[in-house]
Amino acid sequence: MNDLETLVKNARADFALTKVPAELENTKALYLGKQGSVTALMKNLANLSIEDKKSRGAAIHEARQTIEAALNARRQALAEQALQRQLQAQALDVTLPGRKRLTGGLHPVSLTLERIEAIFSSMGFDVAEGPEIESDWFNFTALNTPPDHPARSMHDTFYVENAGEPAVLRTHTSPMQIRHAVQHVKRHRSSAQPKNTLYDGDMPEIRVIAPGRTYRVDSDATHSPMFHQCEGLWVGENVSFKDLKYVFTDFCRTFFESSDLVLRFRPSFFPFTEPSAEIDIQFPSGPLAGRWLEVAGSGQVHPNVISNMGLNPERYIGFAFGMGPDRLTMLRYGVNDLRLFFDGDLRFLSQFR
Ligand code: 2NL
Repeated sequence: MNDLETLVKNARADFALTKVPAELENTKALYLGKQGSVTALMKNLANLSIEDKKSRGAAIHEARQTIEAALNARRQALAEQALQRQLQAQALDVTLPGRKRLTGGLHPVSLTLERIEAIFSSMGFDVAEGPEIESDWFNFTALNTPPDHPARSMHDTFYVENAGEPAVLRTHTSPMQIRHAVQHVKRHRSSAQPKNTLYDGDMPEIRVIAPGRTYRVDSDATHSPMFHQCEGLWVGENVSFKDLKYVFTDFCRTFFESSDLVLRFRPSFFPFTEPSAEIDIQFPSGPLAGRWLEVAGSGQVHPNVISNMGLNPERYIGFAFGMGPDRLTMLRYGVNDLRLFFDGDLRFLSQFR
């Protein structure tokens, strides 16, 4: 093997050892650069005869071309390798399962409120929503609650100021029903009737429920200072306790999807109704079967409360009830701690999506 063949062989071997383009370009300089081996060989030509210059020059030129071809081949190989590495690093595994986007959902108590609203709407009830900061009149006085009633104590009710006026955080949603009834009477009052008297002319019936947030000074495993309430009111000329029993039985059976659920009306007392009854339900089967569970308070609307709606209690009568959607939600889903509803823990809440 002559010196040129050895040179070409070494160049090929050195090129093959390079791993990245920059390394290859450095190695190229050792052969083809200004200080490189091939350039040095050309400089040596000066010492040869004309004949030898021609043949030696041609041989060096050929070696140089072979080295350049080897260099280009290696350049391409390294570029190809780099491309393959990049493709591999950026590869997509199309067989991987997709990433799920979390979906939101309604709070379990909101689901209950929507359910209650749908059922009573189907029975012809309006849905009335209104202020959570109430006047003493709408929250207590209009509802026949005497000044010395324990519910009016600072220990039971949050007293606040509203635009400089004394006010309360509503302790039930009945004040909204009074507001609704007063508006209803104003709207339908015929001009034939003298103003500033209790109305006893004709009027469509008042049928309304009032769902929403309510507040009491109370906090333990079964009481939260903010809780939900839904009240119902039906006032007309011939609305009696039997209508209350029918409406509430139908509601409970629809709400709990249990057509043989039984109800019990147990005598009780509320300032705003007379007579009054607690409503208990009993499931015929399932985990709660056989136990009486209290779900609502109810009664015939007190004549003083009918008067405070602007109606003559000699003509208009009706019934009202109040229930706790938080408790209804616990019974429907088997939740045993009220505080779970207000902690905002997604492990709990996501079960209702
Ligand atoms: C309970 C008791 C009750 C009412 C609420 C009511 C509303 C008006 C007039 C008369 Cl506008 N009464 N509401 C009546 C009886 C009981 O709720 O234990 N609720 C959870």
